[in-house]
Amino acid sequence: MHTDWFTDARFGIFSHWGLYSLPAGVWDGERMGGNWYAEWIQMQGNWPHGIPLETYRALAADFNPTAFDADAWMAEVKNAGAAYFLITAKHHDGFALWPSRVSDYNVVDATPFGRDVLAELRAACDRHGLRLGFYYSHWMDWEHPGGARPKATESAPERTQPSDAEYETYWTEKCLPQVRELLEGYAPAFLWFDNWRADDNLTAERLDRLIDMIRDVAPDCLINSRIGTTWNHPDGDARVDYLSMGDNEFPDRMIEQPWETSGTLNRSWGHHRLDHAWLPPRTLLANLVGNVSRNGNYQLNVGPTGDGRLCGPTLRRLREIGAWMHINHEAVRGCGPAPAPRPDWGSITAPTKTGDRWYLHVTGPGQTASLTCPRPPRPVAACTVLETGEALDWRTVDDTVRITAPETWPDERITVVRLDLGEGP
Ligand code: FHN
Repeated sequence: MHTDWFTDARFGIFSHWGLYSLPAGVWDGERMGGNWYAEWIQMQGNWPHGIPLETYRALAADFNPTAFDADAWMAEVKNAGAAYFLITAKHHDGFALWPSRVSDYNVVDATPFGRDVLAELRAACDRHGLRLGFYYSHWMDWEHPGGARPKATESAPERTQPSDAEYETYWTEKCLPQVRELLEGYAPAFLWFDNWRADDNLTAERLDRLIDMIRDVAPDCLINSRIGTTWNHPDGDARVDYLSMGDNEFPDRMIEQPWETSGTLNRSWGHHRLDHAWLPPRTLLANLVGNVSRNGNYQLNVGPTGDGRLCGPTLRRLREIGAWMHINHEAVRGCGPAPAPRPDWGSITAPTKTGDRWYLHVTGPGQTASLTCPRPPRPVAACTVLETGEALDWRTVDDTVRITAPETWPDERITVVRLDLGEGP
């Protein structure tokens, strides 16, 4: 299947980076917005039409992130145990991180930085053996007069949405050609679109044009459901390759079609200088393992700073996940749900292509004496704590396996116990 690399990977790093990374949630000394989404700053605050476009656009003159080092970023992504990287090639503000030929509102033509961010990331991903994907805001575009937007423009204050004709201009002059530029110029392994509700202008016919073009130019490039098929296409998600859940939505059920949850490290996607509500690594690890055990991926977002760095709290979390993945990656990569009911002490994963192992993800330090696990379809041949290599005793009792717990669990967040399964029933 052309989605195999994606379902094998299980863990990716997402990144929101653009002009909004400079104000980082604060405008004229005030925190903006009802929510904490720093990348929405253009449409937050009390301005009836958002921050005036010319004022927002002027941020480009200050965009000079000289600390940006694609190799250093990808070294962190790789070290975290992720297999792919995804970045906002263009977010809702309409600003492109590559030298687009159809809009000079881009990092090379409009900023003193003048470097092709996507080309540098492409090369760094290749050097580090990572797949690269692009977020492209195809629906919302707050720079083009024809893009969808949450507030009316000054020129048409009576309506919040562009007319069909204005939208068509946007679609043919900016959206379609820019997506083609991404495909032809940077060979992404996947595209991540970001529509989340029904929209009159995002018609099935326009979606078909976009999807057909992508399939034509890059048949292997994966497409996510937030392209809008869920709400705006009569065929639903049959035309896309994987489902995207809502922001920070972690389903409690198994889903057959490949899927992912994109999640934040704090409350914002873009860097927010006032948001210190960082999630603890134990939560991030639980999100990862929980999704894998339900057949899903986890795309953990980072918001690089306006000068191009990954900030301290971000780095520490990536490195703590990496330390855990260094030991336990085999229980994540290439794994999916085990054919077993969910235990009350955590979850069970198994390699998707072979039936020779189960991985027991034991959450918390609470399992003191023994661990009861559903009986696998094949006999248990060995039982090992991955982190310490300690062999544990076990016995089969009816339809369960009772495992003698180690004296202490080496990782009180999630310790992985591997069951090697032998031949036969
Ligand atoms: O509006 C965007 C938001 O800024 C961010 O990009 C997230 C990521 O999933 N998507 C939209 C909201 O769901």
